Amino acid sequence: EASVLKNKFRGCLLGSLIGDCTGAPFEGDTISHGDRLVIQRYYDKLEDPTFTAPYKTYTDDTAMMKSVAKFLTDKPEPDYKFLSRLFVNEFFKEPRRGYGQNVIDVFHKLRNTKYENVFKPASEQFMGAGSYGNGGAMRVAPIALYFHDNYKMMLEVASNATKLTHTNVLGVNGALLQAVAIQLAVKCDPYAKIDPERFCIELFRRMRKIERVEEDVDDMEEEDDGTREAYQNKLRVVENLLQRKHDNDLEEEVIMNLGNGISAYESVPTAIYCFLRALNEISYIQTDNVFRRTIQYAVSLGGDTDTIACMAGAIAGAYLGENCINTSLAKQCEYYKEVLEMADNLYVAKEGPGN
Ligand code: R7I
Ligand code: MG
Ligand code: MG
Ligand code: MG
Repeated sequence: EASVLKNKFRGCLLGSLIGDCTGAPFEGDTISHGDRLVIQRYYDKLEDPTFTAPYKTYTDDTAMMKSVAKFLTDKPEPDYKFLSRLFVNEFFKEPRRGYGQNVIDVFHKLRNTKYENVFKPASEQFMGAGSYGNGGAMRVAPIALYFHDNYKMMLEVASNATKLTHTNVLGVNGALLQAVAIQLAVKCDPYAKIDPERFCIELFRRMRKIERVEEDVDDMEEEDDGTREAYQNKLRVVENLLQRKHDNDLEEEVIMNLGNGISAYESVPTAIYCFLRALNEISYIQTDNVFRRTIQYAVSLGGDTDTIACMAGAIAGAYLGENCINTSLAKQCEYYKEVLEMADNLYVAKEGPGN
């Protein structure tokens, strides 16, 4: 039904924003058991309609997502030169949004070369290896939504949009995994419970295909440096962790085995785990709301909190829709109204003005 889908578009982009804005104050932190209570109170306050405070500001995650949404709504065909200009202009307008250092270098190169070949600067980074940061994954949500019914195009556009800044196969496939997870969440009935293990197995099935394509293109079946089945292996870890008993050491294992870092490899599977884990109760998180539990759990892992909460929030929001997100919480975030407009524009660009 049309209104359900529209609600999912809004939920996904709003979920991404809330994860970014509320996770950002904790970015880079190590979270102790005691800090979990601080985080519980932090979200209690943010959900309190009488609580007044300055906006929680968004970071590069949302700044770049804005450009991706505009790229989809403003032009009928994917125009990557247009997208790279949007990224660069947005950065120079507000450079202090917490961008990665490598990506800043790429923006300078793009501008200095007058966008002659928009894929070249990124491909030259890290001595030709390209960045494996999570920057491609953190901004991919609008692409997953827009192409939710065209899987092939979704993968193609997500891949190219990522390659403007991240060309390492781990950076690209991390963005594809995040897109696939969102697309799968869009397809899920928000009123039916998701089976976490089945969701995970479905992701695994799709990553097997995606990681095989890379293999054929690069003709590297003999020389496996551990990146060939990287995300398939991570998804196996996710599945195992989901079956584990929730004891005191579980979060340490999550951080150790899935990661909480700024590489796509150490954050995208973690975000997916956060979403799937938070479908059920978590002992030290007091809320009945699955969306809140997802981002609060993501932040409680520490590390790249804005980005992991942003990605987990996008998946949860795509599953549940905007009406499952606490309005007071949303209103604490800078740009929340604009993000909802952005979601509506994306929906209209996709489904037509009659919807
Ligand atoms: O991936 P990117 O856009 O960064 C996103 C992260 C998110 O957490 C945001 O919230 C923001 O805080 O930054 O930016 P990049 O600069 O491409 O990658 C981020 C960092 O990862 C780089 O600055 C490097 O420190 C590291 N990195 C690498 N290090 C060594 N070798 C990325 N790729 C490599 C690599 O190949
Ligand atoms: Mg950020
Ligand atoms: Mg940062
Ligand atoms: Mg971050």
